[in-house]
Amino acid sequence: MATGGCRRVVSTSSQLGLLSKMNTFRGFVVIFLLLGLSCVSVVRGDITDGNSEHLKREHSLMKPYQGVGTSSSSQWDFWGSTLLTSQYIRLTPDERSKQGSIWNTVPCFLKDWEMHVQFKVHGSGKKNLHGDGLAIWYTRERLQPGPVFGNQDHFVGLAVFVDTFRNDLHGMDRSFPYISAMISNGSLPYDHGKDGRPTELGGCSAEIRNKDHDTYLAIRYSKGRLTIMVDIDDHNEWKECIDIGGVRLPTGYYFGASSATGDLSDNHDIISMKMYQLMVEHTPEEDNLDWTKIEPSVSLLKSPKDNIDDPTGNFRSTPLTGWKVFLLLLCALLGIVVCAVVGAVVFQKRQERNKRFY
Ligand SMILES: [Ca+2]
Repeated sequence: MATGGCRRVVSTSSQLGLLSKMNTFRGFVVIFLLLGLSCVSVVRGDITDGNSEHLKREHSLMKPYQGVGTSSSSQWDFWGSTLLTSQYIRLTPDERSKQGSIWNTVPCFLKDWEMHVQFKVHGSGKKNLHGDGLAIWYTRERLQPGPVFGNQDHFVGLAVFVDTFRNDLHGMDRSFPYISAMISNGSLPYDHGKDGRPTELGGCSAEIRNKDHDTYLAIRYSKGRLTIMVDIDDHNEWKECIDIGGVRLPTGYYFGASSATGDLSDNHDIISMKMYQLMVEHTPEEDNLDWTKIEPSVSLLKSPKDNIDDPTGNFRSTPLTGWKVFLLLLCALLGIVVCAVVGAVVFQKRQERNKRFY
């Protein structure tokens, strides 16, 4: 993703430094190979970053947010406690019981995309005394206030939650803030009391609050794969948070961001939302599909609801059952027997050969 391209180029040039110790001809060959590789890396990196032609302005929100919410041609609407300045969009102030959201007015018809969100969550509340977080949306409906981080429950589409407050005191195996993703066709409720765990597709803990440096989140959807990355340590590099396949999302939905405070509060600021089109080829069959008719879904081995019983949150890996353990042990035993037999045969042959020589 964005900064990955730069890192790849840096590592290539440090490899070039080693070449002075090699002979000239081999050096040239290796230089050509490395240059070729670095070109490929740069091109791959440019797909999403630093290449303005892939930035989709109609789905992006950038400083100084000219015309946002005020003109009739505005591509973004805002609601509730949302406050616009020239430097940030504050979804909620650091005050109790506030809700705010901002929504793209233009439906997105890109099949493969990557959304980069720069955000800032900060406030005077001490550790664990702040809330509730924010959510990034790609949904069928827009501007529908409700109880899920300021947006409606039973939504249709994708939600990425940056949950800063632990509601579920039984879920002590994970630390907060916690980032998670949920996909719903409208049938699933979001369980606030359990911090959305029954319906989450995956997630990671992320110390995003009260940082002096910029904090970013990237959501990539391409070829049925949903990847969520964070850049929150000021190292200018993405770290993977969620990566799952078998995801189906339609085109024609809306991007948005929302936030809510309750008894505890924080400032929840969006600095920018930048949408990049990913240049991905599809088969003619895929292209002929009506992508607006796709129902949001995830094909899982187990339903997300089973996730609640698994304290690791990793519902895709099933524990080893009795017969699997037995099979593994049997394989190990067979392996040992085969090794012993082969070893014995080799040893015997050597003995015979030694006898012939001496
Ligand atoms: Ca929560």
